[in-house]
Amino acid sequence: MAIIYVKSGSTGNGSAWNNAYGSLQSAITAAQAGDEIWVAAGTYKPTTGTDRTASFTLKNNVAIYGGFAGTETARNQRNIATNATILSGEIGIAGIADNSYHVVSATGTISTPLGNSSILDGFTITGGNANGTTGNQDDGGGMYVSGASPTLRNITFRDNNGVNGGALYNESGSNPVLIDTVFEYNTATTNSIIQGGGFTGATDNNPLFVNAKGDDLRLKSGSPALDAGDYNLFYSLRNALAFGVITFSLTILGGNNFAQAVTMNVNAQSNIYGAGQSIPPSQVGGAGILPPVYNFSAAAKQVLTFSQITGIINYGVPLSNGPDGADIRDVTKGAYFYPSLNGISGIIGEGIGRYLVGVFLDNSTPTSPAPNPLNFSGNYNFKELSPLLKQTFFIGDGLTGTGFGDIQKFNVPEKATRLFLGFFDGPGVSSTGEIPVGFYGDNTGSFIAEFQIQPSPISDIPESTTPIPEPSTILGIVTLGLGALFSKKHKQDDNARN
Ligand SMILES: [Ca+2]
Ligand SMILES: [Ca+2]
Ligand SMILES: [Ca+2]
Repeated sequence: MAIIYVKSGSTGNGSAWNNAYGSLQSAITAAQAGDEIWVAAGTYKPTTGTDRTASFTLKNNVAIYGGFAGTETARNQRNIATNATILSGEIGIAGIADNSYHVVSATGTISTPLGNSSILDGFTITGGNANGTTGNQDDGGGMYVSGASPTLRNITFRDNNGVNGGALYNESGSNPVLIDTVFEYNTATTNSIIQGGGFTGATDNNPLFVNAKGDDLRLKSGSPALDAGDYNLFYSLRNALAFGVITFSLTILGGNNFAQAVTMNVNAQSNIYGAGQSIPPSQVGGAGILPPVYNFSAAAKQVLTFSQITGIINYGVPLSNGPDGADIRDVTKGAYFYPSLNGISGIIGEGIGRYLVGVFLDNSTPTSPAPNPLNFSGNYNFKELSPLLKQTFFIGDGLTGTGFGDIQKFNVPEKATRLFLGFFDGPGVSSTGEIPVGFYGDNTGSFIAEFQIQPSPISDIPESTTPIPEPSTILGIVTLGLGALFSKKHKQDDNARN
């Protein structure tokens, strides 16, 4: 048995740290059964060229260890956390489009399977993109496994993509052993972050996402993942969300409705008066565009919260602002108001303008009369708001402060099925405080809003004293509250809800 050394940038024959191979694949090719390959911190790619089919190929009875500084004399001296050792499929031009189909491959046959003695330990596998159309090129962006059951220990699969098994794909009797292995931020365009293999809690069935390509990972009713998981396999929320299709995480998604986050791009020209209309109402200075809409199912006691709202907009004057708006104070005029129009309420404010607003509608086209405008003068930092249908409401950045504070709760009207996000705009405050509507055409920029509409969780979790989930405390809630969540039999209507 020999130790073969690999260190990024070296040009040796692998006999020692100071004579290390620079190429991991060269070391694997040279390795004999029983050998160990020690790899120093750094980034290693399957090819120095642009061949997408190149892949690090595991071998029977060869153990590959990462996480070395490049001076160690015993394997237990390595420090994986300090010495990040990365197997990267990032080849060609920057970006995932032309990256390796499989960063790592483990393939055997029925007669000569690759077994548990093939070990990969102490690496991050990243940047693979199995988006091909030939053979297995659509399977296993991070790692493709066929007729093989290697041991994967201390591995992080991160930012890999594939059609099937975006991070890890197993077929032909493969049953890898996974120890201390993390899956995070991987994606799959059709089936599964992890596909195949004998994992407890995994499924090969279509998880029935609403729209995986559109990042809408809610489960349709009938999904095999609903209430099918084992929370003992649950390492952390981040992993679970990244897992996506592994059933234990889907149990979280389906049973607790945590992860129904929707991401919406709100262009600065989004005219809130166009909510529910086929074209935005014509205005002086440009009507802008229809506001983006999110469709959902009507239900009692749903809550809208925003996980994150980012971006910068410009209203057509040399002044940019974030979601909470900008100071448009005119001390001579005090509060201002935007009028109601076509059944959509205006808004009353003071001090600031140009902020993100929303409005809930049912399935009908809004018509006059509009509900009374809400007055936010001096009250932009409310904790909870219950807008009516057609009643436009201030959102800003969704926090009680600007960039900090509590997450603001918006109680969804019971009959609402649509949420529109957009803006008010106009040329300026008139002598009466009214801002005539218009001038959307010169607005630039956009906000990215990430939000979720979910059942009011407090009534769903009577055993728990945990407050409403907020992104900053979700991990704590999971740690503290999961037992309560899982000891409670989920109501059927929770599971059926998308
Ligand atoms: Ca690339
Ligand atoms: Ca404007
Ligand atoms: Ca705010």
